[in-house]
Order: sequence, then structure tokens, then C-alpha cells
Amino acid sequence: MSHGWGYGPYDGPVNWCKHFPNANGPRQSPINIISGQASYDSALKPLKLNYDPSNSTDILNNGHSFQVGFVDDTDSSTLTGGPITGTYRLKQFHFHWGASDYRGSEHTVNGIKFPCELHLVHWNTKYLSCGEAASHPDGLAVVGVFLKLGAANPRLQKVLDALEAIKSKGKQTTFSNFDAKTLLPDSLDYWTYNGSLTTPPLLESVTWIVLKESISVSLTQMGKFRSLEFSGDGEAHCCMQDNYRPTQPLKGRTVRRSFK
Ligand code: SG4
Ligand code: ZN
Repeated sequence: MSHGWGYGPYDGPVNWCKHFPNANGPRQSPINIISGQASYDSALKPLKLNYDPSNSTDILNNGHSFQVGFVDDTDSSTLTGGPITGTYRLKQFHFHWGASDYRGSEHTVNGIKFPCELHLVHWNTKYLSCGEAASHPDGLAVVGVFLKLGAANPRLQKVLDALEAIKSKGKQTTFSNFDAKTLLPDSLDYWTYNGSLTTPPLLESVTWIVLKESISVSLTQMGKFRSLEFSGDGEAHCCMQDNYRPTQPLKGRTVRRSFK
């Protein structure tokens, strides 16, 4: 492993600690959420997501996942309330998924893995940029949503139809007028804890907000995620699958819940 990292046998999660010492830090993510051990906190506020669909710009295969990016130079798409103080701006959303239907999510609930997990990444506007925010303990807030197998989800279709154009690493295309709020479930009940980015450099700057209610995805739709490639043009084809980090030790942290 040079400076690169991935999800394979040599560059995958168990080897990340060699170049990214944060991997063994006190507040790493993801974690297994044990529902019976999460403490109800009546002081937790409802989540407020205020997204402007005209802020979505592009969709990119970065060789680890694919992400939909948003304009973030004003407070036009924000997350407030919940466990956070102040205003956080939406930067991008991306997914993690498995090669089989029995794994793929990063967080687990009572040991249960979901086939896919959506992450909506926001940064604290008390800092100057997402990059700067990522090095502060209160810099980022990521909303995690589990996808469970079931009916085809029409709200995912625009995203999935765009994947054809970004099959290999480094490919990017425009992705305009997308309302990320349509991807969320009806209930915004959540668990929250202090954690990290789940990819190198594993910075310990994320307030995690994991929704209790999942959204649905069909087998055919999961197939579209799995047909993306980690590899770039001209490299040996390598399917983008199992791009999740396994759960990390809690190390004394508390997980709170917003619901009774
Ligand atoms: C994915 O690889 C995203 O594509 C990355 O986005 C993201 O990094 C990374 O996951 C870690 O984010 O919510 N899973 S996570 O902790 O958001 C960042 C980019 O590379 C910094 C922009
Ligand atoms: Zn993620």
C-alpha cells in the first residue's frame, strides 16, 4: 500500500492503521448500535433538514464510493437541530454496500447488517470550509440511513440511472436538481454518538446521526450499485462492492436516542 487505501486484502480496513494511526483512536466509526443500551435523551431536538434541490451539481466515482455533490457556498441546504449546535451545510451524499445482501452497511443494529447505508455529509459553518471543519471535533455531522431489501425505491432511481455514466474511478457527470430529502424515511427518529470518518484519514470529527427507520431498495437496484467499479479505465476491472468499514470498539462512549 503506497499512499492509497481501499477495501481489498492488502489495502483494506485492517491495514489502514499502518498509515492512518487514527484507526485506533478513542472515537472511531462505524459502531454496532445496541438498541437496549442507547439512552433516551429528552433534550435531543428534532432534526431539521432544509435542502434546496437546485444545489445538487454532480455525481462522481471516486474509486471508493460514488457521491452526489452540492453547492455549499451559502446556507441554502442545511442541517440544524437534532444533537448539533449551529448550522451545518450539506456537502455531499454517498453510499456503502456489500457484494451480497447480508452485508454492506457500516453501522449495525443489534449486530444486524443491512445491504447498504446512505451517508449525508454536512459541515459546521463556524469553520471556513468542509476541509477545515473535518479536523475539529464538532466539524461534521453525517446522517446515516439504512437501506433494506424490499420494494423498488423510485426515489433512488434518478441516482441509479446516473451510475451508467460513472462506471469507473474518476468519472464524473452533472447531476442537477435533486432533492436529497426525498431519500429520507418518514420518521426522523435517530441514534447519535461522537465518531469519525469511516474512511482514511479517519478523522474524529463526526457527530453521527443514524436514523432508526430504513428505506427500501430492490434486488435489481442493489445490482446497479454493485456494477460500479473501483478500478479506473485501462485497469483490470474490479467491482465496487464491500466498500464498508467493519464496526469499531465503543471505548466507553454513550449512544443516545431521540425516541422513547
Ligand atoms: C466516502 O468515500 C465518500 O465518497 C467520501 O467523500 C467521504 O469523505 C468518505 O466516504 C468518508 O465519509 O461519511 N463514510 S463517511 O465518514 O466526506 C468525506 C469524499 O471523499 C470527507 C468527498
Ligand atoms: Zn460514508
